[in-house]
Amino acid sequence: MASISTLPIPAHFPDPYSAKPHVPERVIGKRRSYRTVWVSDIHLGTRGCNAPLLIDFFDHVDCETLYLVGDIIDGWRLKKRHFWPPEHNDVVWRVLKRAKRGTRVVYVPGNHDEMVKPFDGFNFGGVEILREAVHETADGKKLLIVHGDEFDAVMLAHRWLAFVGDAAYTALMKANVVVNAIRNRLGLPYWSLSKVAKHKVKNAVQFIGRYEEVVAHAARARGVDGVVCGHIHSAEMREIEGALYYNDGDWVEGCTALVEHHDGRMEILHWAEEVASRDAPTPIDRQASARAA
Ligand SMILES: [Mn+2]
Repeated sequence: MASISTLPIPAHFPDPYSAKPHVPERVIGKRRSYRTVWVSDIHLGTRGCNAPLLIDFFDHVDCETLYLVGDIIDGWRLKKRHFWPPEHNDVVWRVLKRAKRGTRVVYVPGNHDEMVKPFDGFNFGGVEILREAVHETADGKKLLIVHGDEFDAVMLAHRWLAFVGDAAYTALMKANVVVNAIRNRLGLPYWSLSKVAKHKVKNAVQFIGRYEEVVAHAARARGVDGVVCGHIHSAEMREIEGALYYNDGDWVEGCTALVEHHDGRMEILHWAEEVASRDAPTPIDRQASARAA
C-alpha cells in the first residue's frame, strides 16, 4: 500500500511536506531593526508579484510589529487561474517564521483578499486578522490602519486609472503608430490613441491626489492623527490639512515598504533601489553620484 509520502508531487509544485523555503533564508551579519513595518498589495498568486525582492526585504529587515495592509494574496485572480510558484510560498513561510520568532503580525485584508475578512479577530499561527487596526507610534501618534478600498465608494472614480503608469503610457504611444498605420490603410482618418492615453494619465494623477485627500479627511473624522493604507499602489507620506497620510505602496511595481524607526520617525523604503545600491562599487561613489543627481 502506498503511503502518503510516496504520492507523486508535480516537480513544479513546492514540496508541501517541507519545512524549508525554496529560496533559503539568508543569514546576514545584522538585520536592520525597525519598530514597525507596513507592506501591502503583494498580490501573491499573480505574475505581477515581485516575490524575490520581497524575500530579500524580509531577509534583511526585522521589526517588533509587522502589518500586512491588504491585497496580500490575490484571491480574485487565483479563483480564475492557479498560479503559485515556490517563491510565493517562501513569502508566506517568512511571515509565519517572523511570527514564530516573536514579531506581532497583523493582517488587515483588502479587496483582492476579501475572503479573509470574515475571520476578523482570528489568530492563524501567530497572524492576527483584523478588519482595521489602530497603531500608536513611539512618539504617541495614533494611526488608523486600513487597506483603503473602503474609500473607493466615496471616490466615484475608476480605481484602475491609478495603475496607468509610465510603461503603459509608452506602450500606448507605440501602439498609436501601429493603430494609425492600419487605419490609414483602411482609409480611416487619424485617431489619436496617445491623446486618449495622455488624458487617462492626467486622470490618474488627479485620482491619486483626490484619494489622498479623502483618506486624510476620514482620519480627521475618526479622531486619529493619521492613516496608513495601501490599495492605490502609490507610496507616499505627507501631511494633508493636519492629518498624516501614509501609503506603503506595493510589491508589483514600486516595491516599497513603510517603516517606523524606534524613535517614531517614519520612512518609505524603496527596495529595488536598496538592492541596486548594495551592488554599487563603494559608498563614496554612491555619495558622489547622489550629489551629482
Ligand atoms: Mn486593493
